[in-house]
Amino acid sequence: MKTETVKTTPYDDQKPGTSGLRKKVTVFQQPNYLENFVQSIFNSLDDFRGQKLVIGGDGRYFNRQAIQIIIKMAVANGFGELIIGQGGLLSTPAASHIIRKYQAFGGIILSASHNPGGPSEDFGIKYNVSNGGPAPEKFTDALYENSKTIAEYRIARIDDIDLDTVGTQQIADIDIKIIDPVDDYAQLMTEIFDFDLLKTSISSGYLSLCFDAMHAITGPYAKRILEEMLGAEPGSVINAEPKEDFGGGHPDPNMAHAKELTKRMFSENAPVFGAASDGDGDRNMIMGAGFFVTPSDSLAVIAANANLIPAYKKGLKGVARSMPTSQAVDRVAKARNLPCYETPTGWKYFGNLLDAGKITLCGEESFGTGSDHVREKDGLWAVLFWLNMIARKRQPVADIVHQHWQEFGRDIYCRHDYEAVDADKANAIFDHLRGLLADLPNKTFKGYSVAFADEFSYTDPVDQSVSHRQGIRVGFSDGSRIVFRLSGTGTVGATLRIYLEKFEPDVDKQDQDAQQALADLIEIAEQLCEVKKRTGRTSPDVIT
Ligand code: G16
Repeated sequence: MKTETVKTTPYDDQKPGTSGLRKKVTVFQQPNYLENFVQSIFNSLDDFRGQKLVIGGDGRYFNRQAIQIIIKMAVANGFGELIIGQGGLLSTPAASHIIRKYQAFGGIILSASHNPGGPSEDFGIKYNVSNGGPAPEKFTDALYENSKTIAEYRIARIDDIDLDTVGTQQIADIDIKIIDPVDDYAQLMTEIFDFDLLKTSISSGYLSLCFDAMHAITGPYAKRILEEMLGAEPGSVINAEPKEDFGGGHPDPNMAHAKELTKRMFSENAPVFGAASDGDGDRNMIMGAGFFVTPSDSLAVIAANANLIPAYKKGLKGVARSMPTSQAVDRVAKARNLPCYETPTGWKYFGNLLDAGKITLCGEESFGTGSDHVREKDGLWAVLFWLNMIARKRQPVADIVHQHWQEFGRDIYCRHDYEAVDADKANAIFDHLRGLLADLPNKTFKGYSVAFADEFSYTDPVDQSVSHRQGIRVGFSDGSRIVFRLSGTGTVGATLRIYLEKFEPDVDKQDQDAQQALADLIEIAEQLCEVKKRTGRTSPDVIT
């Protein structure tokens, strides 16, 4: 086998965001762009020679080409074994599980998550460490530093690998294993949930369901688990075939993009349960007949009912949520006497808490929920959790959530996104907000009195590492909150996210429309950040 050291020059834009490097495909197609980033990953790792590396992606455009390059570079850099999903496919949670199960050194996951795919759309790459979770900030910082000075990369001059045949191929003394992408993950799910109960509830007709795979990675996983193993009617999984461009859609599981599912769930013959997942299978949207469950509520309901699920029936160690996620799960934690942690946005911040056994469940407002079974959020896991919970409680989704609100109160919640904002204008908005912070406490806006205003910093309770500038919080004396953050996953300009939350303990007022209930806070948010005034926008691009 011939390996070659190729001279290269750095790119200055390879700083990983909230979850790896996400750019347009055309950016990744620039000469040596992908190679520089991959070599920078390897240069930032210690002692990986002879070790195992997992490789897989969500199947979007450029997935196969990128995998061939990564294989050749991993071989030249000295990995001892490569484990690759057949067809180059692995959902993000499945990749996390496979890293853990086969004790790999780490994994490279190719995905731009819920962003669209295709020749002029998005691509992404991230490195996960041996616990199966996204690399921590200190690693991504080192990687970025490396990318700014990189001068060469190593690549093996070998033929492309056959990605489609399951089995082991040998290059020199390196094993290249192509594995079924679904087997190990499906097995893990049987160890967590009550598959016998689920089968009975589905075959008896009580538990009807529709799962929208959005032409993304979860198609084969959902077909296998929901239809083949659990016996859901054929066709229960819609848009099941993964496509390089996600069928021209936006594989983002929310009511705006999962249109077909949403229509079904609000129709007369709606099934009991509906759900969708995203491009790489780590996000989830949960619905009932005529009902949408916010991700923050979903996390709280899951935490409150974990005892119904075989894997969690012995109790939870603790829970965590990202800072902008609503405080609904905090109320469950308080009532059940569980530790509750507030982390910055990004799944990587949950890793230490999970590894140290401080938490069992965690989640985010951005349609992410998960547990200590892997170190990524997990879309199908959340779906199976809800199905198992419904089968145990024998209640419709809407009743489960209403009952939860009665017991704990409702955190009425929504997020407004302003996308592709000019980066300088977005930065000016944040400078302006920072300038306001000191004077905000005790001021009153529309009857809401400011209790605190700060820029969120996080000190990891396990390794004491500190992350600054993680969003601006304005908290009010009644527990309401407004949070301002810039997204770390967009690929065009800046995306300003405004998170709004109001606590409603009164059962008679809990069934309100969120936009109406939050109208005053929405106005206060504009008064504070002036996004409309400064950008000329009249409304958010996306409301979730
Ligand atoms: C990623 C991260 C999540 C984060 C989300 C949104 O999810 O893993 O932790 O909440 O991005 O981040 P931002 O608000 O910075 O855009 P995914 O599903 O895109 O990989």
